[in-house]
Amino acid sequence: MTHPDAPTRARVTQALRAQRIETPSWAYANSGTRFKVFPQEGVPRDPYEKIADAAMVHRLTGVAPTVALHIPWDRVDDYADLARYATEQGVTLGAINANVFQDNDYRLGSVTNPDPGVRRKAIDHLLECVDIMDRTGSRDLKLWFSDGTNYPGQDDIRARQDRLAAALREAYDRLGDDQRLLLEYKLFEPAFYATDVPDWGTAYAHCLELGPKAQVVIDTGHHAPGTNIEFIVAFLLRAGKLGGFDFNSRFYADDDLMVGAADPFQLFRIMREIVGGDALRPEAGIAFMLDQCHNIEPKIPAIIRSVLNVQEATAKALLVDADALAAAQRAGDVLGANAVLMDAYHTDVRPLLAELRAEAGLDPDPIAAYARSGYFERIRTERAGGQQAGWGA
Ligand code: PSV
Ligand code: MN
Repeated sequence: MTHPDAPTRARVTQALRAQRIETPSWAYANSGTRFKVFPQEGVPRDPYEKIADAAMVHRLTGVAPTVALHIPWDRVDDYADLARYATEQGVTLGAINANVFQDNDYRLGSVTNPDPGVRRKAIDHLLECVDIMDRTGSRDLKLWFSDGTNYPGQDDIRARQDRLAAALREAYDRLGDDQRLLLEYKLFEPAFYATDVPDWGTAYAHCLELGPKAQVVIDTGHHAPGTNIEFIVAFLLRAGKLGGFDFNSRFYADDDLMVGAADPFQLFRIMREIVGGDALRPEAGIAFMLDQCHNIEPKIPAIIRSVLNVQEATAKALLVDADALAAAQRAGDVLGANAVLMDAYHTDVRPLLAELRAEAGLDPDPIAAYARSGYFERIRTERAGGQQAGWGA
């Protein structure tokens, strides 16, 4: 496919205009590996400065109007004030991510800890996060648990599932009518023997038991190598249990690199399932979030690049000729069906996206626009001194 015809172009651009991608506050902060955090100039020192950076990304891309918070990394005295500031900047506050993985008490787990006192503390944090959602107007409580065990026999696997279910129930029951609980899974790390929410099946089973306000979130970096993520997308969508994504790329484990960097074809296949399931529209309720760390590359341009990568994969997914695909599938035309997908995948959608941005009054090249904007030079000066925010700070 070289040039989409006018009706196709109209359909594709309309869908792209409605697309929304949420950026994570922590991606603007310093991060690193267990070996070293390399601090960067101009990095935010508090949640307000993270929001200012997120707003800059939105001004340049036009499709990133919300920013996710992580508590306690983004703890402030007055969340209503933070939400007000975000609105002034042109963005709103998105998912609230609970953090029950960085306290000394959580050595043996948080909500699945054998000690009821520690479990209480962890659950109270989840409830606190819903209180924060009430003040920020956030819809989604995103839960990831580092809980698990390192050695066979260390704890009772079934009892830990019971404790997990009880904690999720308390959090779920605290949700308002328009709020959701998004449960994230991850195969391993930091637990190396048995993780308590290791896979989508476990997350799905817990969400099913909880009720309609509980859905699964797919972090693209949280699977075993070779896992067919688009199958998970298709399955959960069909079951009405897909709540959203934490997008990022992995080469080895949970690498948290820019989405679309390691495997743009996988991202296309994921977005193809989303488009095929009519789940791209914001009203479909799928949260398209990034969950990334920019350890060596400049952060704001990396986040802009990630947003563009999601847009490009989406545009290609929208270009798939659904009628031709269905006809080939019905006819059992294996190669023909595959060719329909590959045809869309090989289309260079960058000119189309550049035109779309120009039509919306944006610079067609957001990365070049950022470089020209003087924003980095300004934050580098303004944010000299003070304590830069970082993963865990
Ligand atoms: C865990 O690896 C995770 O993907 C969860 O979403 C956490 O909230 C986030 O990373 C922390 O960076
Ligand atoms: Mn994640």
